[in-house]
Amino acid sequence: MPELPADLPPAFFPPTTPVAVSRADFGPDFHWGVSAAAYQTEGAWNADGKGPSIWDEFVRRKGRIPRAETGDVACDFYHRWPQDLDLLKQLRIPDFRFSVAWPRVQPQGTGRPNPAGLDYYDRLVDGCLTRGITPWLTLYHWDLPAALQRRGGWANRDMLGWFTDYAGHVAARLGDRVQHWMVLNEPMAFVGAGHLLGLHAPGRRSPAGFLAAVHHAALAQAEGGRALRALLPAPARIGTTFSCSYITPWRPWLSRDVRAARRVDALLNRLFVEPALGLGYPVAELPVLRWLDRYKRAGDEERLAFDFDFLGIQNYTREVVRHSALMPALWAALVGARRRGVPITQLGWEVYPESLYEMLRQFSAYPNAPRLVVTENGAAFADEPVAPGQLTDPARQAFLQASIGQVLRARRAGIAVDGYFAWSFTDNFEWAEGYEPRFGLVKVDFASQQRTVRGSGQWYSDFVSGTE
Ligand code: IFM
Repeated sequence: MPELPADLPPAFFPPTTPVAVSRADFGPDFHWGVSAAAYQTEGAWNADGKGPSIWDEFVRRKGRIPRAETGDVACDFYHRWPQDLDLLKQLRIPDFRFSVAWPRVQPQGTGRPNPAGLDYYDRLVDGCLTRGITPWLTLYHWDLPAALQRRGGWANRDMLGWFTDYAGHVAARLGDRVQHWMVLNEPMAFVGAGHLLGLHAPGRRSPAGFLAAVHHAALAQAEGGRALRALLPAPARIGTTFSCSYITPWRPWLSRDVRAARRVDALLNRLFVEPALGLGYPVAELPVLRWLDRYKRAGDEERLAFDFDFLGIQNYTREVVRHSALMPALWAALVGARRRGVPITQLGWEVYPESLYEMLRQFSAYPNAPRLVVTENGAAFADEPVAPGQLTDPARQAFLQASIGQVLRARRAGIAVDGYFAWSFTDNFEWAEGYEPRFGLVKVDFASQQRTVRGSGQWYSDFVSGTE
């Protein structure tokens, strides 16, 4: 078969098959929530004894973030959480996923905890519970204490001790009230973008630093799980989360594209989950991972594994991959959604909700896979005002609806997935992209801090409360 021309019509990839959904299809025990993260929402970057994080420093480096935006104030959630939780309650969304900022708890990353930092999370957890909202806590969503970066950060194996010590402080303080825990948020994203591509904090572009950080993050994922299990009372559930995208070869009839797609799948989707499941790194598909051996010590293969109670699946799009001679070690390149002429979000990511189904299928196919929870899923779209004072976001609503349909499809196929969290509750600081991409079910006017529930937020509220 000849190679296809570059300007393929969108129809080349089949369009989304909608699956009709209603809340009742999921049963009463399914968890419905929204997700958020400390650096993206809290602001108060130096309040009450908090130390600087690698993101506080990275955003201050010239040219790193559009319009020189920072998370210094963000959604000011640190001060406005009572009103935001009131809104969540009003929207009848029962579960809330947030992260703890390590530098609030340990300003220098090690040593005695900062009482004001732990007090804040204490109030936040109580604030959830008194409103009937179930808190889901992530220990690490990318805001490493800057002091630890100066000691090598994730590239330093001492990270294992620093991280488990931090996990212990958080578990000791909040473990009596928080039942759902996640160790890391998307290790491939923070290690890849932070240590190989230099796009995220700490802004490194070092293959050796990347490999060291991979191994230490994979170990910390499991060691963090063990530290939590040792401290948390039953019935705590311990999970960790993974970024993942369904990988399709650009020209499926070309074996070099198929092999390239397998390598990218190993890197983006398999690198962190397989060691956690006791399967080791996916070296057979991505031989360059042999270099990880340099950082391994005796007993590490066993230490990489941990029996998580659930895996968090975080999916936004899919990737189409072709062979490329220009990318050493990976020998692959992404074929961008714009080039493919398919529908895209504000970030240029393809709108392809089936990717979520495919990822649930792929992660559930491991023989010892625990239950799955979709801990993030969503889409950035710019607002289109229709009438003064009114906001509608049909594209976001359609995306959420179609994605939830794919979760139902997975459940009907027998896949054990028992939660869905939309990213994100409110608009927030989208890392290297600043404030422009809008992911929120709730719009934030960052000048006035005013919140406005979008059409998608109202729809999600009606859906999860069964009144839709
Ligand atoms: O905003 C991020 C989040 O912090 C991690 N997962 C992907 C989201 C959208 O890019």
